[in-house]
Amino acid sequence: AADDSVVTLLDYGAGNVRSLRNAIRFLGCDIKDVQGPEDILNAKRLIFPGVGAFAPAMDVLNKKGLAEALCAYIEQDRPFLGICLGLQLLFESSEENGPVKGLGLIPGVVGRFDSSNGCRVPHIGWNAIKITKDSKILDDIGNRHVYFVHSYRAIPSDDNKEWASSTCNYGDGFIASIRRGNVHAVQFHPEKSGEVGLSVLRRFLHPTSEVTKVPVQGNASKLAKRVIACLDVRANDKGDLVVTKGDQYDVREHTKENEVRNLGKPVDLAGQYYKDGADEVSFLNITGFRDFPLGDLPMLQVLRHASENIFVPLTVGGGIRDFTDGNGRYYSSLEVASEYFRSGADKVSIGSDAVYAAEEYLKTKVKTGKSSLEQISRVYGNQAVVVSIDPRRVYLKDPTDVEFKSVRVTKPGPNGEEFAWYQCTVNGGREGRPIGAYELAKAVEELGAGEILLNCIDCDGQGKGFDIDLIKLISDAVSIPVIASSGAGAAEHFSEVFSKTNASAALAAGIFHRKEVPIQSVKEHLLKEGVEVRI
Ligand code: 1PR
Repeated sequence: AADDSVVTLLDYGAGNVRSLRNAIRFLGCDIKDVQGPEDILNAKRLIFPGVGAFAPAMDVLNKKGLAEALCAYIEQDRPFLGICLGLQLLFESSEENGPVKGLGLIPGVVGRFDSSNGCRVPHIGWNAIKITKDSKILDDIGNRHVYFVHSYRAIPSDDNKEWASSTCNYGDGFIASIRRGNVHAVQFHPEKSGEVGLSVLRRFLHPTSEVTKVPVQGNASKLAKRVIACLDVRANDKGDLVVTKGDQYDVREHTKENEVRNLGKPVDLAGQYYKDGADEVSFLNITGFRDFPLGDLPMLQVLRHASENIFVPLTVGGGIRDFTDGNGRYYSSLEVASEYFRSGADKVSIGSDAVYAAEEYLKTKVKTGKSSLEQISRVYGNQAVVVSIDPRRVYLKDPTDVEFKSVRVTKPGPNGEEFAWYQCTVNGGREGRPIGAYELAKAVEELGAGEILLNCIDCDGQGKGFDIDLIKLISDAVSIPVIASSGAGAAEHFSEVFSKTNASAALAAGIFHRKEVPIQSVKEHLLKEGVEVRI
């Protein structure tokens, strides 16, 4: 019946719910947005994707009279699905900038992951979960991984055991989902968990259309290492947006025409990588430092189209900074990022502007709160902000030659140098700055970055493997996840980076674009080597 295909969505406007909207539409449902409490009370099926921080979310719910309606709806055991913060808000309270009182339907306090036991916070990535009771919508998850991104979690206890329906481990055990009657909530993001996530949503949206199978009992897994496909995007000389790929950041062909190397269309390639099993897809608008991204609407279009059919996390970077256009109109970096989020990005990545912010911070030791990094992570949460570092190796005879952190290199430099430091660059590697990758990484972590995308200009496009010295240095220096990038040329390079460093993910571009090594072979190789991966 037509009525059955309408789902009510409680979106209080705090972040990107576009991916969820896309997933719901992809599954054939129409969305009715909650405007006031009566829309909740009249809903046939309600989805509540919590976004942002706990306290502001509770504030909005209370101010708009939605909290009371939500409690009534849930107490009447009507079809409900909470996602992420939408699960946490059901509990008594949260420690997130608190204690802050929650809706109080489920006994327990939502606390922060403890990073002292070696876990990187936020918890970002894919885990298999352990189903602890019949949970209907999770019936065919089995051992497949789902995507989490959060710094806070609820803990299973005797008091809430009638609710908890699955658990997961990250440092300690936490609640991955709850179910009581028709009320469901999941800590992971079904709209970002690929096929398995879509099946969870489908089971909630179309409960009768699914034959109830015998649930497959899975076990909670370790956090999987992620394999990320990256698309460097820019306009070619004809003005078409293409996926390009550099050699040490030089993206032009060495022919008479000197044209921009063209490896395909961004939306098509991204869609292909999703189907091939990429755990994440990143778009880098590599000329963003000179072309203002809000003027560059094709990039936003790319994102809108890509996010309609890709149900794993999307990251977008390039050109995130304050900007004044030709007409004197000022745009803050937060506006630029917001537009990226509205167009379908789950995370934004900041390059050049984060270098300036880190330099300033190290000089003054003051967090002004005004940098793009600080502003965006304050509004969208640090899990939504990646800092992309573009370092270049500088060999040293003696580590005391520079004030920056250096490493003893595995392979000596051209003149037998045994040390190197990694100099940060801006504007796509065009300008070296007086700051090392180590100093930058530590500074941006303090300023609110949730993740580091660690490139290496020397290795980019070379296919000779990741820069292990660099990745080890950085992944040991910070407690946020580090994505190793640049240089992958074979599946073995991925197992090498995961066995020798603490990288949480590895990203590649060239080998995927040139179809030299499919994503699936990388995953199979990692699995064979005993690395936890999402298959
Ligand atoms: O400075 O905030 O506008 O961001 C610009 C972004 O664009 C940064 O993230 C920067 O890394 C990126 N970028 C700028 N110029 C280039 C270039 O190539 N000329 N690309 C560029 C960065 C590096 C990786 C690449 C890996 C893997 N590309 O993204 O995909 O090195 O490649 P491989 O597997 O083929 O070795 P801002």
